Amino acid sequence: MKLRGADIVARTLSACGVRQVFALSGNHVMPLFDAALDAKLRLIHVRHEAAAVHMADAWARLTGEVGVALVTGGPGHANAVSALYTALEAESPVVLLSGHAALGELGKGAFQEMRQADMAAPVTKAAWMVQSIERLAEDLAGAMREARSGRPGPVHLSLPQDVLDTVVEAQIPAALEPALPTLGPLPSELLQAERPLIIAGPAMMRNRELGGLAEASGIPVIGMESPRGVNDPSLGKLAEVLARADAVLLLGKRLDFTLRFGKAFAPGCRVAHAEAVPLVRKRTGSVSWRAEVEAALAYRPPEWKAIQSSLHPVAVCREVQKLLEEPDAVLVCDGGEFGQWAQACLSAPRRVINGPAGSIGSALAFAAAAKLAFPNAPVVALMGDGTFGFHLSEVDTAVRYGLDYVALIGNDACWNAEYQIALKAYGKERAVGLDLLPTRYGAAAAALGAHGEDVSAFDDLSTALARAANAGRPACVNVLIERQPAPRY
Ligand SMILES: Cc1ncc(C[n+]2csc(CCOP(=O)(O)OP(=O)(O)O)c2C)c(N)n1
Ligand SMILES: [Mg+2]
Repeated sequence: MKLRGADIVARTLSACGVRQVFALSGNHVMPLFDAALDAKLRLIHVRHEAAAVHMADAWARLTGEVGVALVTGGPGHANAVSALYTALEAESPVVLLSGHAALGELGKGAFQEMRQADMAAPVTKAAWMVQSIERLAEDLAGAMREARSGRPGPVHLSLPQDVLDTVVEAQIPAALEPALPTLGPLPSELLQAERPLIIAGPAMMRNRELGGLAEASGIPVIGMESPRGVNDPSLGKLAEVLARADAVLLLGKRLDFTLRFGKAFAPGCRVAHAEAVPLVRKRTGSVSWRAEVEAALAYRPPEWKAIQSSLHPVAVCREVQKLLEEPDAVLVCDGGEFGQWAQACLSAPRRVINGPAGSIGSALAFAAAAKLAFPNAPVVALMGDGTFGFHLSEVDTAVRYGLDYVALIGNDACWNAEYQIALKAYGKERAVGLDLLPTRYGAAAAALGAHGEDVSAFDDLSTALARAANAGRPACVNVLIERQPAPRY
């Protein structure tokens, strides 16, 4: 069959089960926009390349499929690269396809010529440029496979424009199965320990086999994906639990800053590593340890109950929880201080947070992808006011594609997370330059075609949220919250 390079790409993606691509147009990739039509690939055309990668990332985390982003060469690629770091740290299987200057023009100062693979290399599992039309299909199928193999993560492929335009005799390869780590036995020191723990890393937390592990082994399983590590606000008194453990299995999890490089554990604690959910025997030791761990993780300060009828984050989140009481609801939380309150106070059957990268700004893109993955599910995304500004224009993308999420902006007119650091380290007099304005982001979102609400009194909050949830289009509820440091237990 005679095919153009761009058609080989689009059809190979289709053969790999890809239904949609998160894209931003540009000269180099217009053949792919054309080819997507025949391959029945839906293009979600965003407003900034980083948002395309963030959407691919959330799609991958929520569906288990590879999320594919498509951007143009040079500056388009450069814009996309920053978001790869979030996907890398979250161990999310993403493939970034970037257009690239033509092979025939390399080294001559071609339009937007750039060493793109070198630029993506530090934030991907693998990054390379396709060297010839003959290698195109195989390289792409290989990139799709690599993203899901072993510890998943992002892969980048640069696609030279002349390769996309060349017509050759070609076969579309079948999808390749990812290489998965092999199962091992549960380390015996865990079965014999008094207070054993299994700690799962980000990708492992999404592994279906992890579900029954605590029950089957009798050992508490804790997922860690927060950039705040042992201070993960959704894990209560995690630090105390870690300090009491006498044997730990790190399952697809590094002994990194999130575990204070091992100092989160008591000195005598034995630490083992594994990359796959182990085959288990049931532990016979005391059952009270599991109950103790569960209670510690669920701990929230009892005095929070008294926080009522105010725009304190606790009271705001209590109202938001009402939107999440559905069996398929998706909760999206960004970073910053308000993001920590949201993670501490809210729960839903599915949750996507920024992850160990600790990068802010992805929440609107995550919410859009969640809505594409689960069109009938309520999707609620919470973020601070500084964070909302990063990808405010993605509200327009949500409007164009009819993605009716609810975005809640906890607006304290401040880059509060950094303000709190400055306050502690340098004192009130020197904690300056971190203020923002109490901007009416609801009105800004409304100008972009969304439903917008600006709330400055607690009594208006629940009706504003109800209107937002029933708006039938994307909704942004901007709430002028109290400026509070993140919760500490
Ligand atoms: C991409 C990126 N830039 C900067 C930071 C540093 N940072 C972390 S939280 C934060 C403040 C966020 O402000 P806002 O979204 O208003 O949330 P708040 O802390 O005020 O609740 C900043 C600047 C980061 N983590 N990621
Ligand atoms: Mg703020």
